[in-house]
Amino acid sequence: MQILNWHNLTETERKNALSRSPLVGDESLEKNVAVIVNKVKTEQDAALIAYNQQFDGVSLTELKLSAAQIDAACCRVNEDIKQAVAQAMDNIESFHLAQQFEPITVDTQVGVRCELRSEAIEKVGLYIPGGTAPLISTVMMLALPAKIAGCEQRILVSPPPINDAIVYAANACGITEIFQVGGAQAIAALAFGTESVPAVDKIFGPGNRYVTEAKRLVSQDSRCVVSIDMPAGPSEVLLIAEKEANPEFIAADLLSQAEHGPDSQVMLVTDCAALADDVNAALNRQLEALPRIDIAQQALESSRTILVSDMKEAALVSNRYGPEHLIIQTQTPRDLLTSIRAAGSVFLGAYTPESVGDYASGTNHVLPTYGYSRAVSSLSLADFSRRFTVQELTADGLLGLGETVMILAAAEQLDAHKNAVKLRLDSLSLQEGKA
Ligand code: HSO
Ligand code: ZN
Repeated sequence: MQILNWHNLTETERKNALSRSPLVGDESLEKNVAVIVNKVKTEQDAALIAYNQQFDGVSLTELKLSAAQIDAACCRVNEDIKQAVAQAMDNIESFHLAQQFEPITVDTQVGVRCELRSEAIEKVGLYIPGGTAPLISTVMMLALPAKIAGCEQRILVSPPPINDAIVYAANACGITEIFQVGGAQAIAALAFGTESVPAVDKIFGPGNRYVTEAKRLVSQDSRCVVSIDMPAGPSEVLLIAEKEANPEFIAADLLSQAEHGPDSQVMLVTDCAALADDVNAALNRQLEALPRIDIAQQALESSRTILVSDMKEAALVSNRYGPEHLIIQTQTPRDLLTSIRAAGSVFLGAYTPESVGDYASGTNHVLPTYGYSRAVSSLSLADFSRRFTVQELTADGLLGLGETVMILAAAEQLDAHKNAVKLRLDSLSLQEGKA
């Protein structure tokens, strides 16, 4: 990885050092995805079946897996995977169960009660990518919170031929509706609904640039009302290390993120030049043994090591970058935590590789990328529900608040608003007069 000294960089060079590759959102992508979305909207299942053939080379007449197909897929999954899924599920379940919302009730003044309540989103669509890395872990990260939150209809889609372990994990997490359809066409199906795929209220999950673009398009399409989990960009990690850190551990963590895709980015921020060199040597050694060497190598080309003067400055650099994953390998990593302003998920200490959060510690691995961690939260139980407010006033409450509302309504020149209060206050003073 290229090594840069933060203190020798101009402001523009610092900006470049922390830049990501531009998000691929070119016009032709938008046009191609819009064509797919529109075709699914009009031709429904027929379009999905044709796209399965065209893009995935799979011809299916039934998109939905039958109970027998689910059982058969589950039988083909080996015991080790089943046990690993069980332990990961336990931890993810524990951590998300603890996130349950407690309603809030506040009497803001006498007779004026305000409440904040939460209800599950009724229908959710969960997208699981297929391809070279079938993300079993993502099934758990989406399906478990959806179930715990109480989402009634949970639809899972994944490109054909669907991976057996994906089906197993989905089934273990309580999903009964699984459809073999992927790409932009799957997102369109979830947004508009087809003869077989139900339309949903919110779509979750990572995907390639077609999937990401389709999520963006349908979330802005006036022909449907569907929201999405979060904006998505390539995966990334930033690792802060002091000189005592183990270069082999560091290299392994950086490569675990680099192997996701050629556009993944990994950053090392350290105050020790010798450690930076040792990490580069370890990277070269470890890279050789990886089956996904080509992907990881490409990711490393746009990755950097940044030399800083101390850990305080390391935190500043990290905050400016706003990584999806932040690993802190210092003697007392928790000390730095209060200085961290922007990161999707933080991994403290030498024995907390990012992989544990990706799979099984219990935290969610759907996280904001591309610097969005400054404002967007990691996926949590709250994303599967909607919050809404309730208010209730007694007659005394309205007597105490009405005048204020009428003055503000008059100032906004909205007389109907004022009248809605005035009528009631008048009727109350009439009753008062009669009494
Ligand atoms: N690091 C990925 C999640 C993942 N890793 C799934 C392995 N499987 C995105 O944060
Ligand atoms: Zn990962």
